[in-house]
Amino acid sequence: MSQTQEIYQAVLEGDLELTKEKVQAALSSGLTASDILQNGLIAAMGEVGRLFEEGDCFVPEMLVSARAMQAGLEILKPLLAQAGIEPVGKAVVGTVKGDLHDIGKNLVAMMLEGAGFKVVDLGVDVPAEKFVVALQEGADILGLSALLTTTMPSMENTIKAIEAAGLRSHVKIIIGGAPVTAEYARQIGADGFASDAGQAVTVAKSLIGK
Ligand code: B1M
Repeated sequence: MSQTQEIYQAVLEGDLELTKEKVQAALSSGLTASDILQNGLIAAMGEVGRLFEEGDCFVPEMLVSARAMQAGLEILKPLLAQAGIEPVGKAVVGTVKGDLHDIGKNLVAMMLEGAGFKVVDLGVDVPAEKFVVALQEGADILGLSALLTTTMPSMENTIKAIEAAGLRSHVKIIIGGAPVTAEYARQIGADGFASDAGQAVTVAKSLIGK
């Protein structure tokens, strides 16, 4: 098994310590950060996303894989910055105002990061104005999460605030969360809906033509 395959396997199995060990070993033996990222970490998270969509892996497995991937990514980040590797795109994510649920949103952020996006995570209970300020810095994707039927209207308010700030045409907006539907996304003028974190990556990439 090659070293990138070993990293791929460690992430797939959600083994955080083994992932870190294998990433360090691969760097020591001269593999580039880019090779490790693309063929080890990102490839593994792509497979996790595929397994999840097909019902062959579940949220707990996906979380442990995402954490292993993030641990590997932390080792590579300074090297990737030095090498000047361009991210696939920039994504701002957050759970909308009034809503404190963040497990699904964190999963979406990790999967986007695993797919090569630079991710700015604004956290939970994020007011519309804070999303607007973040988008003024420029972003390709905005990901809004809501877990409560009572906070879904905060998604619409956020989109309206982005329109009012003149930023709507500069960003593609994806929404998701347990009570959210594709129909609701259309209704409030979002560009896309994803029912899970793997799908969020697929939708984000397709919206920016990647
Ligand atoms: Co809350 N809660 N909760 N809760 N909670 C739910 C959502 C609820 C369905 C439970 C229930 O009653 N059966 C219910 C909502 C009912 C409704 O509105 N329809 C509920 C309620 C009522 C509440 C409180 C109001 C309870 C109270 O205080 N009376 C309160 C609200 C607090 C607030 O937000 N203001 C509350 C509080 C909490 C905790 C703090 C205790 C905790 C959150 C901890 C945390 O997130 N750090 C909590 C939890 C854990 C849950 C349940 C049990 C689990 C949610 C979760 O993390 N799921 C939940 C019941 C349930 O969903 N079965 C429930 C795992 C996670 C991976 O899935 O978040 O769906 P999920 O994310 C998925 C997809 O939805 C999607 O991808 C993810 C991965 O596949 N996705 C996106 C999510 N965001 C996306 C964004 C995208 C794309 C996809 O694009 C950007």
